[in-house]
Amino acid sequence: MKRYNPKEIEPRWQKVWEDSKIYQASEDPAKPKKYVLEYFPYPSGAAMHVGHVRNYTIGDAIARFNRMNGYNVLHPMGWDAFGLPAENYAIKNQISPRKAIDENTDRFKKQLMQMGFSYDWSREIDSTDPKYYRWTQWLFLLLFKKGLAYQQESLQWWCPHDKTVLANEQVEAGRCWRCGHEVEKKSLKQWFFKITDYADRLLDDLDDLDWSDAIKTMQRNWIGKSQGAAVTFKLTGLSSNNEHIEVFTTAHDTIYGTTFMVMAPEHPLIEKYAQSAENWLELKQYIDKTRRKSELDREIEKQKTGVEVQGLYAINPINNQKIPVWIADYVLLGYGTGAVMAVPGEDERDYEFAQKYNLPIIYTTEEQEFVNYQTELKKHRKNYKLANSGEFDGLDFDEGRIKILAKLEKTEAGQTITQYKMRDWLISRQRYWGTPIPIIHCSKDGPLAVPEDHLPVVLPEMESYEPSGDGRSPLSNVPEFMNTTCPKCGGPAERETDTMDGFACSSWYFLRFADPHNDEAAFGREKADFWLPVDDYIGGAEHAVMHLLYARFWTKVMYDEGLIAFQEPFKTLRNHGMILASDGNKMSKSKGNTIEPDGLISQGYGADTIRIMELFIGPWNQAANWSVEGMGGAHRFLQRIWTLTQEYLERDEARQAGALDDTIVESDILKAIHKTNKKVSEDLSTLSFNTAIAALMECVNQLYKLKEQDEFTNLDTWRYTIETLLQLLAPFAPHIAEELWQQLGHEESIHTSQWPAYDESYLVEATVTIVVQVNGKLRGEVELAADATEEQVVTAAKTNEKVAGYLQAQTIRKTIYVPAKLVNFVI
Ligand code: ANZ
Repeated sequence: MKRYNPKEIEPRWQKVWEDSKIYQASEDPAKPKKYVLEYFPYPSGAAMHVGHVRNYTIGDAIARFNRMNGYNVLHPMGWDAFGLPAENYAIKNQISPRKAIDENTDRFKKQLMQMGFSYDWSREIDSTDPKYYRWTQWLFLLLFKKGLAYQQESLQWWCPHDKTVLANEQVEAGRCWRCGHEVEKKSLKQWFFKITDYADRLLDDLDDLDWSDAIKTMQRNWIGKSQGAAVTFKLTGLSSNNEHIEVFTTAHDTIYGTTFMVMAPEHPLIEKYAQSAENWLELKQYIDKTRRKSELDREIEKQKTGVEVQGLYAINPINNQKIPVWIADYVLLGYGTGAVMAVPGEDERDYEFAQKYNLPIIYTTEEQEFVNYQTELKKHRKNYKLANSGEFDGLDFDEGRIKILAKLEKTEAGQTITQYKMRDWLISRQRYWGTPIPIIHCSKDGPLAVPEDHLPVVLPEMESYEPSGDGRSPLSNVPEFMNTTCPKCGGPAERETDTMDGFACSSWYFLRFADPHNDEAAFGREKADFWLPVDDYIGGAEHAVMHLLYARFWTKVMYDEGLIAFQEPFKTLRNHGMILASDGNKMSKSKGNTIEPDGLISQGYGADTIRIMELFIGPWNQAANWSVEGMGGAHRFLQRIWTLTQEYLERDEARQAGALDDTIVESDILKAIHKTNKKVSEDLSTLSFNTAIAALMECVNQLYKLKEQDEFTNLDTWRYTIETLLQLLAPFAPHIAEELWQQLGHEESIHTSQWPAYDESYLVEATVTIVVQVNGKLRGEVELAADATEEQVVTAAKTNEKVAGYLQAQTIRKTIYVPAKLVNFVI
C-alpha cells in the first residue's frame, strides 16, 4: 500500500499546477466572474507565521470552492513593499531596502507556494516596481489636478524615532503605530489628500456594504459627522475690541446655561490677545505643555486643567451676559472651531471643570440639577422643560431648540453647521523608501505636476538613505535627483523630495490586478469593468480607518473621473480572527512564540494538514490558540482518507480480475455522502469552514464503519462516494485531494472539476412525526419510522401517555388516519 507522504506529493502537484496554469484567470465572459482577494502582504523581515497563513487559507478555500462551482475566479497576489518597516529593517541590517525587499519577497513567495494556494502568479505585482508606481504617481497627479492633493504648513504628528510625520490615524494613544515611540507635534509643510470632500459619501455608502458592523462603526466614528450650530460670541477686554469668535455646539438649546467660554490653548486668538494678559507667563507655560500632549490623552485625561485668560471676556449673544474666557486642553484645536461655550449644568466635562475652578453653574432644565446632555437630554428631550432660559422657559427641548436657533439666526449670531472629526489625509513622508511625489517646485510657477510622459519619477539608488531628522527627506541630499527644470518656464526648479505614505500604493492595487502588465494606463477600462469590484475581500480588522477608508476614497475619485463604473471597491469584507500562540499571546517575533509553516512542513505535517488546522481550529472570524495536538488530529484525518482510498483501490484491482460484484446499490454509504455533501456545500457558502470539516471527519468515521460491514462489496458505490469525498475536501486540502483523484484514474485536475451535486432523496429523514388528535383537538405527537404501517401508528397513538387519558373509558367511534401526518380519534 502506498504511504501518505506530503513531502513528496505536495511539491509535485504545485509544479504541475504551475506548469498547466490552471489558476490563471482570463476574461472569459461565458462564466460569471468572482474576484477573491486577500490583503496583499507586506514582505517584512520576519517571515510569515501561521497567523498570516490563516488569512490566505480562507481566501484560497473561497477561491477554490467558487472555481469548482463554475465561476471564473480571479485570485491574485502581490507585494505591498514600500514603507517604513521595510526601510527600518534594511537600516538595521545594513543593506539597501531594494535588496531587503527582494529577499523578503522571495521568502514570502516561497512560503505561499509551499502552501499550495491557487494564485494566478502571472499577475504578481510589486508596489516598489517603477512599472507599478508610475501609475501611483499618475493617480497622485489626478488628485492634484482635481484639487484633491495640496500642500500646507501645519502642526503635524512627528515620530522622533522614525523621523517622519504620521497621519492622524497612525497615532495610537499618543504613540507611533509602527514603532510605539511617543509622538510630538511639529510645524511642517506637508502634502494632504482632501478626503474630507468625500466625507458624506464615505459615510452614506457604508450602509450598503456587506462588512462587519464593527468596521462600519469604526469608519462612522472616524468620519464623526455631527450636526450642530456655530454661534458667534463677541470678545471684549484686553485689546480684543469686539472681535468675534465662533463656537461649535451640538446643544445650542442649553445656551442660557453658558457661564464661561473655553478655548483650545493653541487657538490663534489666544496668542493675539492673551499676550497682554497679566498672567501671560502662566498661560504660555500651559500652552507649551499642551503642545506635548496627544489629542487622545487630552480627551481622556481624568483631571481637567486650564487657565483663565485674565481680562478677556465673551458676550453671550442670546442674553448679552459677560462671561470669562479660559483655555483648557480638553478643547481641541482641530475640531469644530476650537472654542466651546461651556455649559456646566448639562455638559459633563464643563461640569467637572466648573467644580474644580469654582465657576458658576446655571441649570437650564426645570429639575435644577445636573442632567447629562449627551446621555439623558439628547435621548429624552420631551421629558425635560427649559428653565432659566428667558422667553423660552417651559418649552420642551425640541421646541426650544428650534426657537432658540431662530432667534440666533435673526441676529446673525448663529447658524446650523455640520462638523466632521475626520481630517485630510496626510500623505507625505520624509523618508527614502516610498513612491516619489511627482511634483516640481518652480520659484516662478509654483508647484507643478511632472508631465505625464516623464513618469515615472524614479527613486534614485542611494548609499546612505537614513532620515536625518531635520524634517527633510534623504532625497534632498541627491542633487541629480532634486535639480531639474520647470516644465512651464524651463528655468531651474527643484523636485519634491518627500515620498508618499505606503497607503497610497494600496489604495488602488486591486485595480492593477485586473490588468497588471498594462504600460499605457494604470488599468484598461474593459478589464476593470470585467473583474471589479472585488467580490470577497479578506483580511484583518486592523486597517479599519486606514487602508479600508483610503481605498474607498480613491475609488470614488476614480469613479468621478470616469475611470471606473463602481463606487465601492470591496463589496464583501471578511475579517478573519487572529491565530494566537498556544499560551494565548499574540504571535510576534520579539516574543519568540511564532510558528512558521515552513518548519511544520519540513517536520512532515504537510501544507494540507496546516490548512485543515487553520480552518478547523474554530470559526474563521474568531481568534484561536494554535495547538500541536490539533495538528496531529488534522493529520490523522487526512491519513484516514488516504488509507480508505488505498484500500478501495486494492479491491478495485481485484475486481478488474473479475472477482467482485460491481452493482451500485442504494445504501447507507450514499446516505452518508449525500448528507455530507449538502452540509459542506452549505457551510462553504456561509464560510463555516470548521463545521464543514467536522462534517467531513464525521463522514470518514462513518465510512470506516460501513466499510467494515460491506467490505467494499458495492464497488461503484464506493468509487462514487470516495470521489465525492475528495471533491468536497479539495478546497481545504488541495494536494491530497488531487493526488488521490489522480490515483483513481482521472486525468483532469480535481480543482477544475464540477462541484458535485447532492441528491435530496437520500436526505429524507428516517422517521416521521405524527400528530394525534382526539375529536379534532391536538392531544399529542408520536415519532415513528417513516415506513411504519397504519396499525403500528394507531397503536402508538392510542398508547401515547398524553393521549391515553382522553381515551380512557371512551368508545372510539371512528379513527381517521392521514399517512405520515395525523391520527384523529372520534369519541
Ligand atoms: C455646549 C454644550 C452643552 C455641548 C451641552 C454639549 C453638551 P460632538 O457630538 O462630538 O460633535 N466641543 C465643540 N468643539 C470642541 C472642541 N474643539 N474640543 C472639545 N469639545 C468641543 O460634540 C460636540 C460638543 O463638543 C459641542 O457641543 C461642544 O460642547 C463640544 F450640554 O456645546 B457642546
